[in-house]
Amino acid sequence: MGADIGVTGLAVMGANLARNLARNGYTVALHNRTVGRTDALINSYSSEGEFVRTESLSELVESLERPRRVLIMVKAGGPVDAVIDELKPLLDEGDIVIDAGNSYYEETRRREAALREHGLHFVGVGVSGGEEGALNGPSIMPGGSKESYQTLGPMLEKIAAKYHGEPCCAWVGTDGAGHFVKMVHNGIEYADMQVIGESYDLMRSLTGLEPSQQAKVFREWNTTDLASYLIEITSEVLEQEDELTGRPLVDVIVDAAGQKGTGRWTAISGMDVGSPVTTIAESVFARSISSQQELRKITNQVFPAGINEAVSAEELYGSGDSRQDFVEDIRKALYASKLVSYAQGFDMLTAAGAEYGWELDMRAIASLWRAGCIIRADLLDTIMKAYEAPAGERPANLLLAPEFTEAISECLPAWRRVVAAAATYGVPAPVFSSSLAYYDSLRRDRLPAALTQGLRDYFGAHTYQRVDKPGTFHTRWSGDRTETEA
Ligand code: NBP
Repeated sequence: MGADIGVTGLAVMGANLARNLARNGYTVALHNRTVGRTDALINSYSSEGEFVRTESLSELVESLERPRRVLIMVKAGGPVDAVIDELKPLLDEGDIVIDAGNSYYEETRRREAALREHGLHFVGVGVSGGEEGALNGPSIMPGGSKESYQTLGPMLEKIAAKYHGEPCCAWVGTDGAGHFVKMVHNGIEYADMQVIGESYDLMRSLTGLEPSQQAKVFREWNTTDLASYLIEITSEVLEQEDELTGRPLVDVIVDAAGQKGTGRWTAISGMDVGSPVTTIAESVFARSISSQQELRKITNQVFPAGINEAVSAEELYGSGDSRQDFVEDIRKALYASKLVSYAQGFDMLTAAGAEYGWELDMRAIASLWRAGCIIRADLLDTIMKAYEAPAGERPANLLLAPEFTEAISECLPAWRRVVAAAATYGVPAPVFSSSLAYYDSLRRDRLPAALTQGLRDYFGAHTYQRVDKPGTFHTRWSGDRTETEA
């Protein structure tokens, strides 16, 4: 009997997925470009299950049961193509090549089409949960052909995270759909973290709550409708003391947020499919501006910010209200902004489904994110309910789901107060503000886009449409200013 699956690329993610597969009873053939990694895994973990050591891709392929399943977990980009090029001549029709790394979905679409021509299945799989998830149960978002899921699916479902016994793994759609859904997950993750950061900053700057005090606030918030993994770990990070200085760790960490690119991809892809993912894009820009350390230093000298002392509650609210009220306002602004980021993420999935011909099941996608992944949150249960309505009655945007309309209305006054306070006192809250602007834009009956169209027609004869009759029109701006039908 050959091995059930081969894994090539045994850095942290590949090694942990291979161990997860072996722990679940599968015989796993191992390969890595540098053999040392293969040996290290076998030396340390051979007791966890059945591993087959191989030194080359041909040896890996030979060791596998048919149809062969080869899981690639190498660095995204060129290395994936390099491995595919080497694998292709070694495989037979019906074999399945799986890319479980963070590949860009357009590349997955290209690779899938190319391998399909050779009779091979190419499955782009989104995997979320970091190294811990890969080992103990990630959230898994497979794309590729439905046929390949019949043989591959049961394996992936077995190693996936479980939410009340239900695997966080389901086929999401053809070709690049799996990587697209994972990319949107990451975009939402960016926004989730940014709104948490803005909440922390506003609380610190305007109420004077120290990180250890805020740890308690976030712990309490984790018992509300904000309950989620990221809120939970925020309290742990905020209460951490630096061993060296005894100061809060968050005060000695350089305030420049890193990024590996998936948030940027989400923002760009949102624009590509015509979906305004403003909250997600703003979160990516917030990281970019945080990284402009030198420029921020110079600007701070020219325009000092200097919010060092807590603003009094009276200043924020007039007399009579307490600091506690502002903290509760921030909680509501955080919840509303988070809702907007999910609404935008699902809106983008809807647009992409139409663009690429994917029949994305939004309820199923929400269910995949309930365990194993970074954005796991109680909110996802409510999102699932929102998409349970029969086809035709599902909300055009999550903000319109009955489950959320009331919540948004309830949060709105607080949300506006927080954005106003941020602007008044000069605390940057780009995602709180842009989420509110998204909400306000969607509900406006008329937007100033009418004027934009007029301007475009003036300088570029780009034409416009009228609200009162069909057709396309142009005004002779440089002539007698009469209107013509284009
Ligand atoms: P890395 O992204 O650091 O890649 C290292 C692996 O790629 C090693 O096995 C290396 O082999 C192999 N490799 C490279 Br680099 N170039 C190669 C080539 N030309 N041919 C063959 N192999 C090559 O590994 P990772 O951090 O485990 O991440 C793997 C994938 O998972 C990435 O796409 C990453 O973005 C994604 N990821 C996901 C999460 C998550 O939460 N889902 C977290 C972290 C990473 P060598 O040992 O011989 O150098």
